[in-house]
Amino acid sequence: MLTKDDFYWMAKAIQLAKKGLYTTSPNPRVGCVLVKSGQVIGEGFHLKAGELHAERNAIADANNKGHITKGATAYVTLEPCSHHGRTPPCADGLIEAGIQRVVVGMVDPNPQVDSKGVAKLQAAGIEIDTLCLAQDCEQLNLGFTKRMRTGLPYVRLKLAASIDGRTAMADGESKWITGPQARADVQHYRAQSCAIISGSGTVEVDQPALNVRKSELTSYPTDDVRQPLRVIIDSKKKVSASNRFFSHNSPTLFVGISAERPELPDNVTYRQVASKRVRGEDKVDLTDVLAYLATQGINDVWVEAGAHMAGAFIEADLVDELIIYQAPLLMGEQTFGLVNLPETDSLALAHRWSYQSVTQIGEDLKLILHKKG
Ligand code: AOF
Ligand code: ZN
Repeated sequence: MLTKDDFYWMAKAIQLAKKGLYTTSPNPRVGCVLVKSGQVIGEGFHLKAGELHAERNAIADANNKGHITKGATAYVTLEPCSHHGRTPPCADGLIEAGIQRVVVGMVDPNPQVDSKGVAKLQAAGIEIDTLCLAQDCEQLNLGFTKRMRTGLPYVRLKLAASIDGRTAMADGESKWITGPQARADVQHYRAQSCAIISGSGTVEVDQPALNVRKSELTSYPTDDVRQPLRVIIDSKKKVSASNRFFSHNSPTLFVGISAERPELPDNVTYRQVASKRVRGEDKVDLTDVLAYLATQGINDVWVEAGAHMAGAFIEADLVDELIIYQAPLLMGEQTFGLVNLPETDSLALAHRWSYQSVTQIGEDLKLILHKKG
């Protein structure tokens, strides 16, 4: 039975898990608090794949502080693991530490664990309560959970527009539609994503860096910034090697339908992916790209592209979340629209979304929407 105190301590464990927001992938973000006689005796979170998990960090913290872990309750945002991965099973660590009760936020959707951690603890006589603040724990790991359950990453599509839904002037001028706070918010999303997807047309025209700048983020937990993989969908737009995009040292992958590698700098990887016929043209099959990225441990994807690619992701029904920064401008007709979708004469065919949140960010609005239905 869960008590009010249990929710309080789990909320603390969730705060700890958030410290891994930018760094844990391909692993999930996990936090753990050890409590004995109403006092915290140890805290831990998972920082990086290959390093210790939250539970073992919390046990080490308690030991370092001279506390006896025997008889304590462990609050863990994700079910303790039961398998030997890069690190030994946390369930064994908790059993060895003499933990009496474990309160679990959510079951680990990793098929290697999937309730086996809970079963192991129960078999050792440890009292278990599950699904404590489960929804909040799921929010920590939307990408990891979706990848484990479906073999696809969680996709956020970023758009920036004026009130009249325009994104660029007729000559392509699009910089500085939104203000500095919105752009800093984009940095925060890029940093927590494993991959940033854009198109070769955008790279050619805008020469974007598509990287993470630590100076624009608050409380980054490590000295080195984990740069997300830049994934460029190659629509045979020739990107010149002198493009500023290539001067940033982020890992970069071009994907296209051609078997032949386009001319690209040596440190850029190229991969041929499946094609899909869209209105008489062979295009990159975006589902194939995402499925491939999932096999590479990519949990969260951030799409920052032009109206055509944004439309293609929406049309293929691959977007989990829309993030729209809306600037207080009216730009008029002679401009580019927000997303390019095939024309339809029926409202019934419109793509419907629901608002999850609307906030003001600097001078702009930030709208978060989820697919309806
Ligand atoms: C936990 N606590 O803090 C995390 C868990 O290769 P490894 O050893 O790092 O194992 C990775 C898997 O362990 C990952 O896919 C997920 O199922 C689980 N992550 N489990 O008990 C943690 N990060
Ligand atoms: Zn573990």
